Amino acid sequence: MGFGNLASAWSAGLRALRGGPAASETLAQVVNDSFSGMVVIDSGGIVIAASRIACDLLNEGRPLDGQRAQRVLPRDMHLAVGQVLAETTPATETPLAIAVVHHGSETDDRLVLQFAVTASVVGTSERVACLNFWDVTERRRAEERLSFLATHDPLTGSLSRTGFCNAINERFETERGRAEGLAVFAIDLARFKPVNDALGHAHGDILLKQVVSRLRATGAQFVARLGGHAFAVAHPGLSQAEAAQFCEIVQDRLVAPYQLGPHRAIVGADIGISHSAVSGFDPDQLLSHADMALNVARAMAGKGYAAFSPEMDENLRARQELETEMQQAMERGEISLMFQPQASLDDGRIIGVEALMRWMHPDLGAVSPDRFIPIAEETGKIVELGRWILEAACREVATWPGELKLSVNISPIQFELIDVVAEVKEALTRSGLPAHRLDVEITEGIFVSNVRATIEALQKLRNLGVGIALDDFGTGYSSLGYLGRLPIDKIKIDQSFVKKLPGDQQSGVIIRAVMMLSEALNKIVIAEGIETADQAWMLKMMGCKVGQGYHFGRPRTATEMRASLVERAAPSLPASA
Ligand code: G
Ligand code: G
Ligand code: MN
Repeated sequence: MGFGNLASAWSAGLRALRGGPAASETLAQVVNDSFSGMVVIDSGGIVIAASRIACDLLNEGRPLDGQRAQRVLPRDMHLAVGQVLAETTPATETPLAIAVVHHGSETDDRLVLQFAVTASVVGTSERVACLNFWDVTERRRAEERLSFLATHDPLTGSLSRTGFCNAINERFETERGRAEGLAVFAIDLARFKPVNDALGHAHGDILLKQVVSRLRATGAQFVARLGGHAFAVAHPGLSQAEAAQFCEIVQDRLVAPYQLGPHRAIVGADIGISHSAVSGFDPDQLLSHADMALNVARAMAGKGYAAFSPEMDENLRARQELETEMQQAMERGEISLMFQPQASLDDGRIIGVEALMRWMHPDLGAVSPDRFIPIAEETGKIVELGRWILEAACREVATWPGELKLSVNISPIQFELIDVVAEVKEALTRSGLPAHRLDVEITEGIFVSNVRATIEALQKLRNLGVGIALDDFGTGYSSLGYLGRLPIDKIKIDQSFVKKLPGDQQSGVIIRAVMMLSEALNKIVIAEGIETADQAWMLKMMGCKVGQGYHFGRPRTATEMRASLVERAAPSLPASA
């Protein structure tokens, strides 16, 4: 039954109340039996009738009849009753409102009552107020639980992302609040998964809770768990320099050992900082900037935290733009194939070519592979690009006169994601290029993950007759110790060493050392980035057999390359008439 119906029934009944003892008794019983709380108060503020439920909820079951409303009703109800009685219009009705009755100190000891008051004029002039109410404590509790769940992390009790953003919005609404400034820290626990895996999720949960306690203990104002092992903390009133100091405190506390029941565990913590002075007060923006800084921090060896700077955003935007553009680059035919000659240092003869990718974008112009290969690797696009260049290069070189060798770069990601051996076999079969004319160029990055599988794949390639060249030697980990154990045939000395010849002594020493080592290990050395005759001569004197660089030729298209080979192969032929 709606409140309005009940109220008008009551008003009608009230008129009957004056009608005689029988009617009055009937009505008193109706009121008494009402399943809602109902209290009738006369113009003098005295209760003249009350339902049983009203007595239970407001007076611990004792009768309310004859009591002063002011004494027995919660303040909000009593005020509404007073207001209705003071009005002069014949019938008024207050909007639904909430009154809270506490009968203890705990939040659980409260009653939440929803109520409304209607006025009735009985007989000629007497005005009475009828208070109607319902117990909505349970409903309120459920609503509060839902809202808690929406704004908090159920596991740790810290704020959720929504709660965190709400809290920041609320705190920095006013100009005065803003004057203080705000630093936001995005925190990622490193090596949490092994703890979870080894000790079980229950212990992982304890660790996450302890992380929240530790974060709270730093004095940060808002602490949130954004999901998994990602957390965020907001601290008002810190300058940008102070934010970096605070970051070190947070990090120190988080990396201290955790006691998880009988176990001890240690995790790492990478942190990205954003500050309102740079990013403004929009919580989403602050979090997203802190996240970008976190990515930078993660990639950095060493201190493991970084503060956001606007260039990070620009870099990311440019990267994302390239990423989307790259999706279509192949279909639009923007990726092309170039060949750079490799020459014998003894006589300058061209003995091979390295296949290199080029991306000609209609608006951006030539995009360097140094920029787009890392993105293609991240997105997995390198698989498609790599397959294409391997096929196209083999097919092209197989048609050339002579026995030139072809070198193709294969990214570590290709080894990780696909069966490189099968793809190489297929490219060789389809093109008809003999296996011994193909070299695969790899980088040291290939030996970072899944070393055994990688070495196996390389050995299979060698069994086919394909050569393996280690590219960019000297720029990576370059542990000379492992060189002997790897299935490689050639080492390409990085151009950064060659470039400094002949002036730089140190580069000379390093190149000589690599030459000696390669000789002992029976590997061929290719020097990259030879730009002058002097450099070519020096390298030849050091014992290097093969060179690559602008001195012997820049990367050229297939057509240009083929033309120069035909010219070279038949220099003395008379021109046909
Ligand atoms: O020629 P250039 O500046 O374009 O090459 C830059 C880098 O991109 C070099 O390290 C080269 O090895 C790499 N690169 C060029 N083409 C390919 C390719 O087809 N596959 C892979 N994985 N890397 C390539
Ligand atoms: O990383 P990788 O060595 O595979 O790539 C070779 C890269 O070096 C290509 O981008 C090529 O254009 C570039 N390169 C080749 N020879 C020279 C050179 O003599 N000088 C300079 N500066 N770059 C070169
Ligand atoms: Mn290369």
